[in-house]
Parts: sequence; structure tokens; C-alpha cells
Amino acid sequence: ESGITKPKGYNVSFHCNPEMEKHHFGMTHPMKPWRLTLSKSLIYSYGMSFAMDNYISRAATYEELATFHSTDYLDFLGTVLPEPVPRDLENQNPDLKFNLGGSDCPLFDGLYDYCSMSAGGALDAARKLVSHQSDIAIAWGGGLHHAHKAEASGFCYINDIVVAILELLRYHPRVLYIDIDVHHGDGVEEAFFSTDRVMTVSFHKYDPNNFFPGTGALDDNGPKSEQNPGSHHALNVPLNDGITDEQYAMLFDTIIGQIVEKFRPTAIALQCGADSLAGDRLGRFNLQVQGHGACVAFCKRMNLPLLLFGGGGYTPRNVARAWAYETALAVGVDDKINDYIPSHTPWRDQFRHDTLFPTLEQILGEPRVNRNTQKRLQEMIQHVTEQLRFVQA
Ligand code: ZLM
Ligand code: CA
Ligand code: ZN
Repeated sequence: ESGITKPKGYNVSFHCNPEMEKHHFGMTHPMKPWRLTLSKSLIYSYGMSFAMDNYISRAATYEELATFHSTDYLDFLGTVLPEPVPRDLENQNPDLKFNLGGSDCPLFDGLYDYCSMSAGGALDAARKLVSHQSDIAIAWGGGLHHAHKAEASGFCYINDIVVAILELLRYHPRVLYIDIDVHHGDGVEEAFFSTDRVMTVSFHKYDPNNFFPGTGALDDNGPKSEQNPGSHHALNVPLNDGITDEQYAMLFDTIIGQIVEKFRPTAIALQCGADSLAGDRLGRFNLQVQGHGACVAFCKRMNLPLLLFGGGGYTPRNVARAWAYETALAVGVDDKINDYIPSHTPWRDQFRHDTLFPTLEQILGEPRVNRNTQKRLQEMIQHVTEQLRFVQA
């Protein structure tokens, strides 16, 4: 077949685990692991697997998870059995240990396997980067940024991002963590609060009283104490409903550009939560697949080892479109996609680039009123610039 070759010059690896995708959080729970299967079938239908190194990831070991999580928590996670929680008690059950078993973080069959497989994919991806076998490593099954050392939170039980960044830190002096999920990346921020070797930046909807998790204000920049090396190494970009592609790209390129210049990371970890897309069941923004993908394209242009994580994303067809497009950007076939569609693909014409783009634009859902003023966006850039005056690579 003509055209289906690996682009020369750099390597992309793709890490997934079909077993992970079979788990269920419960009938109407917004988190649907099968969105990963949907994303993968779109990616494979476009023939992109021919342009990447594809790996079935393994489950992370207990010891690997314990590089971040407490053994008390891991032991409990490994032994709890799913017990139906009475509906009227689900949010005020005083017996919830480690915040497990409520409606956000339910106990379900195979929970420990699901968690260790998510972290295994992220760790495999990190190892491909540190061994220089990949320039970009993709783990769409990871990105569970709310999990704490000894507590589940917001659909996240194990913080695969923290575990993967700890692996990067064994070889990399400085790692930049960027989070474009619509929620604040609180678990990752907290884990690296007291080190100057990781800078965390989260873009998110911020409304302390009405939007989860309520943290991530503009002036939340790490420990205030002078002695702590982590001060000024947590950056937050709190946004309002309805932000557009143009505004988001302006903020992202300006802020990340400045950070790369000042902090000089030697690797980038990007959480690509797709709940920041327009039409997301839990989201509030107006981002299109192109605007979301522009963040991936910008990071790729920094020419640093790049780890791409998934994360949130609650309208599965849009999640699949975004992560398929971002896989194409990573591989560098986004503009040559016609050449990559295997000739035996049914409905091949419908998969062509010129049909993909109109499809990408058909993000469903009512556009939201944009409540982000240019003035406020400029203030945020100003604040970040001021924080970066304290940062020396
Ligand atoms: N109630 N079912 C993002 C994590 C967001 C906390 C308010 C639960 C939901 C949500 C669960 C089926 C990431 C909160 C919400 C209702 C306390 C959140 C189960 C619907 C359902 O229908 C639902 C019975 C459930 C949960 C909505 N939860 C929406 N938003 C947030 C957590 C995770 O995308 O950032 C990364 C993967 N939780 O707002 C409540 C305060 C629980
Ligand atoms: Ca975020
Ligand atoms: Zn989210």
C-alpha cells in the first residue's frame, strides 16, 4: 500500500490496554472507559498504527504505584469489594475510607486492575521517552489528575501522571506539566508543590463554589515560604464559561512560550482531557477539536520529549475525534491523512481528510456564552509573567 510508512526523523509510541477499556463505573456514571476503544478504532481506521510503534501496556506493579501512593491506601484499594451503596447514603456515608465508594469514585469490579493498567500505560510511555526510543509517547488511558497520595477524588483513584513524572525525573532535571482538562489538575499540583524540578500549569474552569474541585485560583502558585524551592512553580489559569479556540490559543502559546523560555524544561507532560471541548457533558468551554489540538501542536514544536495523557472527556464521540486528531498531529500525518487510510477501509471516501475536517467542526452541543473578557485574559498573562520572574532554570 502506498503512503503507509513511518514519517522519518522521529518516533511516536502508542500505549493502550484493551482490558482496561472493559471496566464500568456504573450505568449512568459519566466516566466511560469504552471511549478509549472508540478513540482507538478511529485512530486505527485512519491507518495511523502504521506510522507509530504500538504497544499493549502492562499493569503497573504495587511497588511502582507506591512511588507516590501510600501503602495503606494501595492495600485497601487492592482488597475492597464492590458493595452497592444505598442511594440516599451515597454522599454522606461516614464509612467511606479514602473517599472510595461514593458516587464520584464508586467501587466496581476489577477496580485495582483498572487503576494499575492506567498507570502501567503511563509508565511504559515515560520509559520509552527516557530511553530515547520515542520522541512522543501517547497514553490516552492515563491522565487521572485528581488522585491524591492516599485518597481517591473526581473519578481518579491512582495518579498515573505523578507516577510517570517521577519516572521522568530519574533522568530529566526539569519536567513541565501542562493540563488542558476543563478541571483543575489539583492532584499533580499538590504532589510537586515543594520541588522546583516540576512546573505545573493548569488551564481550567474556575468557580470555587460551583465547579469541581474548586481550587486553582490565579494566585495559587505553590508554597508561599521563601525556603521552599517549589514556590512559584505552580501556575493556574482560571477561566470562565465559553472560552473560544482563538482566546485559548492566545493564552496557551503566550504562557507556555514564556515558561519554556524561563524554566527550560527537558521534557513535557501534557494532560489532554477532552472535557474542555464544546458540547462535553461536564464541560463549559467552546473549544473545537482544532483549538484543543493546537495545544498538542504547540508542545510538539518545542522539540522536547513529549508525553501525552488522556484525562476527562464525557461526550465519547467528541473524545474520539479529539484524540484521533491529536494522534495524527503527533505522528505528523494530519495533513497527509488521505495517504494513511488503508485501501481496504470500508467507506474509505468518508474517512478522507476533506471529510474529516467538516466532521471535526460538527461538535455537538449549544455554544455557550463566552464570559472571558480580553481584559481578564491579559491580567492572567501579566500575573504569570510576574511569577516567572522568580523562576531560574
Ligand atoms: N455528586 N452518576 C472530573 C471529576 C468531576 C462533587 C457533586 C455526584 C459529576 C457527576 C456520578 C450516576 C476529570 C463533584 C456531584 C452526582 C458530589 C462531578 C454518578 C453525574 C453523575 O450521574 C452520575 C449516579 C456522577 C458524577 C455527575 N461529578 C459531575 N462532576 C465532580 C467530579 C474528572 O475529568 O477531571 C479527570 C478524569 N464532583 O462535583 C459532587 C461534589 C458528587
Ligand atoms: Ca486543567
Ligand atoms: Zn476533567
